[in-house]
Amino acid sequence: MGMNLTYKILSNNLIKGELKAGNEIAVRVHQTLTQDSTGTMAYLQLNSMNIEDVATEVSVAYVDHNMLQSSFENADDHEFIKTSAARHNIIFSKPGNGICHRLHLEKFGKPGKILIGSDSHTPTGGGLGMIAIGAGGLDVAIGMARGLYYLKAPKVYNIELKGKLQPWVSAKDIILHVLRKLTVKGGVGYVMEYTGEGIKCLSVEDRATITNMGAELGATTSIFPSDELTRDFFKKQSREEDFIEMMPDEDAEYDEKLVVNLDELVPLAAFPHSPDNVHEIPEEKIKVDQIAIGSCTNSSYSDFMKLAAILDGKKVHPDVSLVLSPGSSSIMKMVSENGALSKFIAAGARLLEAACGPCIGMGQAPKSNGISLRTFNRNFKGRCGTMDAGVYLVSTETAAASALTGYLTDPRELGDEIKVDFPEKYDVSDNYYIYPSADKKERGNVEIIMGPNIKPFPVGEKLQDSFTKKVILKTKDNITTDDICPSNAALLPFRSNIPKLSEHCFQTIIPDFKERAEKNNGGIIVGGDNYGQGSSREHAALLPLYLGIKAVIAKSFARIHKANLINSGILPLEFISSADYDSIDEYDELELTNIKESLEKGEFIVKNKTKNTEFKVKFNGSERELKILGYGGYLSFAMSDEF
Ligand code: MIC
Ligand code: SF4
Repeated sequence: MGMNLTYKILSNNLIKGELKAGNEIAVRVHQTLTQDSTGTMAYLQLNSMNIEDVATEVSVAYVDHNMLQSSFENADDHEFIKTSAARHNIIFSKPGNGICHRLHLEKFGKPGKILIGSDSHTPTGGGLGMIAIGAGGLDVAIGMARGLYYLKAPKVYNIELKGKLQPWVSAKDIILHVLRKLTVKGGVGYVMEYTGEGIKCLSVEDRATITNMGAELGATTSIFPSDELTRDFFKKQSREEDFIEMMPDEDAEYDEKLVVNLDELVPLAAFPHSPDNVHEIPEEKIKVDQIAIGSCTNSSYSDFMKLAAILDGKKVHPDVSLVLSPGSSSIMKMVSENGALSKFIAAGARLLEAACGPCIGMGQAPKSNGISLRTFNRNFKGRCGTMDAGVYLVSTETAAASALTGYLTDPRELGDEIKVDFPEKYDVSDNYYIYPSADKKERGNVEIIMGPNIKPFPVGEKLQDSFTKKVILKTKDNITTDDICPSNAALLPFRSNIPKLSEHCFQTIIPDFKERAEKNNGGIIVGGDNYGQGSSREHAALLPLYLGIKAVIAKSFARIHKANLINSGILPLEFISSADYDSIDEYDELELTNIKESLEKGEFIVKNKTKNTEFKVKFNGSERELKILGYGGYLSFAMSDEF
């Protein structure tokens, strides 16, 4: 049997371990990306590692999240990242240049290479035929410093696309359909690899929409082959020399398979409050207050050109606020030069800068009980900034059609198909990039500037062999990192200030998590299935670390969050029987003994001292992860001789 594309790239770049699903392996890291809201921690960690230049081929520091400079904090973060980048030979992308994933696709991504990024939507790069993985900031810092990344070798899920997309149905509907089928945990442990004749109707921009939102499946990453359409994209980006063809073998083997018949697909929407709550557009008219087009999922040139074609000569519905945030400065420039921008303005749209913006609650919170349609990737409760708002995730076509009617509308009602022509060449001006000095000595002399908001990151203590702690919080399934570490315009400025941010830990669930932790001298969290799904933010582990959390016992964990807990020295333990989860109440006192030995065995006996019962939990981790926990975190381990 032949090899799939995922295993071809992994095996070409294997540094340690046996490439067999489930085993821990280390792979070469060619490229890294950071964004600002996770980047400050990553650069604090990198700076503490006493390295000079990064060990990668290309590392880029983007600023796209914390763009509202309502006080000094965000601007201080930008300056810190800019100077850290200049010091370590990293390219800096200035605020205003656009969203990291779209920019990386335009300018740096390459088929066959491995990219890790401190953002969960790094898999966007898979649209070009590369392995692009989202990771915690510390994993990325170590990737930059040492040029390698550890991961569990994935299984590979083949999504075979048959047929051809019908008019008004788009790439977004494909990934919404896959989410409907597989759910937000259906991709855990897998790389989603797309094949089939259907990929020929998908441009690189479309493919990137699909690989981007593969993050919502919990997948390690998603990938498309690189073919003639990919070559054409590189040519249009004036970097054809970066193209190579990367295909799976014809008889490639896969662990699982899902066939999607594109001919039968219709426009879909993810209803509140989960990306897998997917339905067809209902007959019943759902009135809409706000529509936002943008984010790393749907902010490409073709998204905005489709929008221009639909809005041309028409007026946005009086009850709708239509807000637009293009993915990059190049797209902004192209739509302003080709007249599309004037169509948006004439129709009555609001224009935002090229950044994450409303996607991460940086402005544009909907009104109370408001309904917002977004072309984004996440609609968790409260993420938009308004707790009682309902967010629907849709394609650009559905969003544009709804902007005209004022209710959630099937774009097929618009009649004749629109066609968007791609330009001969994309704009490639790059004045928003700052390249590091070519002179090593000059780089070494760069002063790293740290404003007063930037506080040191917390470091875990060496592992204790026993402890008794209270369960200070018990949660349900699918808790997101947005629940653990909420993000909005008021809180993002404190991403480099863990003490301050810790006041808001678990704020969407309970108001007093910090007080509970302080009163009980830390504690244990009990969680349900898929605990820590969503973003890569390691703050969702650093806040609990700072507040003295020693262990999280859950039914199962999301991949990046589990790695972040281990990297922070917090034990991620899993229930063997869900009856044991049911038997625990908040404030029960749990005792863990013989911790080192139990970690090695992979099994623990936990004593519930309040209820006078015992139950078993498991630890599923590699030898390296055991060592990390022993050292109290990855940074201490990475600085040791054992690394
Ligand atoms: C997100 O979409 O949730 C974010 C904000 O981009 C995060 C990163 C962060 O929390 O800073 C992600 O996806 O990893
Ligand atoms: Fe930015 Fe939203 Fe994409 Fe996260 S999901 S990188 S916040 S645009």
